[in-house]
Amino acid sequence: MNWRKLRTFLLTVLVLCLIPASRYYQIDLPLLQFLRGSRHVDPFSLHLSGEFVENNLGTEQDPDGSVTVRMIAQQYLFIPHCILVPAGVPVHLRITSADAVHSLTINGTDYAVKVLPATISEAQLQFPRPGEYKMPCREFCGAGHYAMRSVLKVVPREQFPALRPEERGGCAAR
Ligand SMILES: [Cu+2]
Repeated sequence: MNWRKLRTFLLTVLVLCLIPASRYYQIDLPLLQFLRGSRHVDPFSLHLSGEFVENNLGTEQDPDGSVTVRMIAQQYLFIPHCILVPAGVPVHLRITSADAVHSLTINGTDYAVKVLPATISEAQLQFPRPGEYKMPCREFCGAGHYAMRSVLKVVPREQFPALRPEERGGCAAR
């Protein structure tokens, strides 16, 4: 066995490993997010940048006629407090938590979505008829847990596209 060659080889490997290991902080954020997976989200900057900034929350009409609903769960409320969706179309829910583990449930349905910090939970929902549903949190998340609930209003399908974006965002104005 040629020990000199082996030593040179091992030293080269060590140096090659040290270069990226000492520069990990230079890996840029998009690459880091890619490595962690697209469902990762920073719970401390939800309100500052990215998908879950305030004016991006609520219901958005997708080109294919379905809708996407984005929400944040935090102690002790869901944001937005009220969600408006059309009846009879697929609803893509995307929700994340700013703090503890929560569970968004919709009374009168079997839907239950576990909501974790640093992760985007996704669910496909659909509501056949117009109506109003309470959406309580079913995961004990602290002292105010029992008051943690939002409202879901399902409006007739043909009524929804006529609404202005700010009307879709919440039901307060209605
Ligand atoms: Cu909760």
